[in-house]
Amino acid sequence: MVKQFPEGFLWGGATAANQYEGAWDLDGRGPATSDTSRAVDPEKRKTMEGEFTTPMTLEKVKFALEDTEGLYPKRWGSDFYHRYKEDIALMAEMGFKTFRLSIAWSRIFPKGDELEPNEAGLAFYDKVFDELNKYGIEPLVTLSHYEFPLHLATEYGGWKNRQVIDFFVRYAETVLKRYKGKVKYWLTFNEINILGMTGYLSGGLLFEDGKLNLQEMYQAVHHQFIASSLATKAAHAIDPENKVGMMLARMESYAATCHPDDVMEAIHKDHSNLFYSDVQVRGKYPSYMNRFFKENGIEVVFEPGDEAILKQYPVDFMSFSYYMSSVTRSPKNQTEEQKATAGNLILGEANPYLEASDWGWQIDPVGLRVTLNKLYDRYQVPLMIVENGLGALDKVEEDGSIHDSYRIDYLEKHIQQMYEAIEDGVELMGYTPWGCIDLVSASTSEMSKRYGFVYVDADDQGNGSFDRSRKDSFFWYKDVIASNASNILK
Ligand code: BGP
Repeated sequence: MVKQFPEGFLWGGATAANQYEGAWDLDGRGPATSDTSRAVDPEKRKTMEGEFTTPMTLEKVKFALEDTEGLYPKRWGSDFYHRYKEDIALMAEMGFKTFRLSIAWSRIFPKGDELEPNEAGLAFYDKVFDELNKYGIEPLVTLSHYEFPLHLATEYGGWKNRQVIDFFVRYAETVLKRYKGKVKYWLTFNEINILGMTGYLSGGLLFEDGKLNLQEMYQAVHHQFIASSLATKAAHAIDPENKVGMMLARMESYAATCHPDDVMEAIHKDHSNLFYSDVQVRGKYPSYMNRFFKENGIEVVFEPGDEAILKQYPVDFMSFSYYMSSVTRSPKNQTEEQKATAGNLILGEANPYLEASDWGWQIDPVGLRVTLNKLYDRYQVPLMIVENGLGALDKVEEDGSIHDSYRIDYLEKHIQQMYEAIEDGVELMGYTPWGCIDLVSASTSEMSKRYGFVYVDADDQGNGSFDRSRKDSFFWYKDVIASNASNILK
């Protein structure tokens, strides 16, 4: 029997407007939260000490907008705005079946609260979707990915203000109607659980005392839940063919030992992650949150009708990002020597069985199988891995080639575990590794943290030709797609 992925499996790659598109001030696009992301000093790469995880203040926003010396790489990204044809041709050459991208809300509604959309913004995505269609590549569109109209942050307080639900629904309905027949797969909020860590980028939340306010944060998340459900409702009403997914930054965390306190701590950790998918897939708040809210003095305000909205319009499928796993130990059992290690938005203890990337993220392919099984057991809805990959420093050889065997190794091992999970019975729709064409890092705003199959000639300062070239992984991925992975399954 030939081992291979199921027929129709959606192989592809993923990007997001805020890190990839550039052209931050062209054709009527309004300022967005991501435009104020300053590049992190490489010395602080592994400590996550950047603006990504630091609560933002209005003063810092104003400073960034007037600053003429700092580096704000998300403003130029990888210039997909001008190079979309070339990039999509490269994706087609690899055999992509799908391409995940996000629409920049601030391109469609530059301030966020207008009644009429910006036609130039809408026209741009028409061109992109038509180009994808030319090659038979199915777009997978995220409505909100770490980018939020700045005006809604400074004038309305971001998602803590319930009015933002109406603005978002107007934006969602506008693009759902405009791209009807061109786009079928939608994700509402990228890594919706990250609002609890960053707040500002995806939610426009400002905390003037520099401290995260949990009450405001959870109220903002509640508003996003309602907005997501209403967008799902609209998507189904506008085109019954539409499929809407939620998107979680999946954080698989193992108990450090079989000490019952460590095991319980790992359950708490899982709850803090799965709360978001529990609401969006199952359509109601899970009971374990009552205790958390009570103990932290949080009262989420539900308007009449909110419960019914969540119940009536859950998502059709679940998507998630997976880069690494982490280890949890009860505070009672922690010793001084247990060093913290960096990670995808979280800090935790090092796992002695795993190796870490240059950025300290612990590489764990089997963890992906573990997580796929866990999520499918819990939700019984189709799953999609919409981000995975290795952020690494690439070296361009004199002849222009790039030998990224470390990336191939990482991806191959993860794909093999995906196959095992499918054999375990998991319904997996597709796989879109992150940053298929090099782009700016979300957390550190560096260009040198590369994920792509395609190299972009730009450095952290934004110097370079921005020309594209194929890495070794480009040819490798092309063969994987062409053979439905049978070439790497033993
Ligand atoms: C996820 C985000 C992406 C992305 C990725 C890699 O959290 O959804 O936008 O960039 O992580 O992270 P980074 O770019 O910080 O390496």
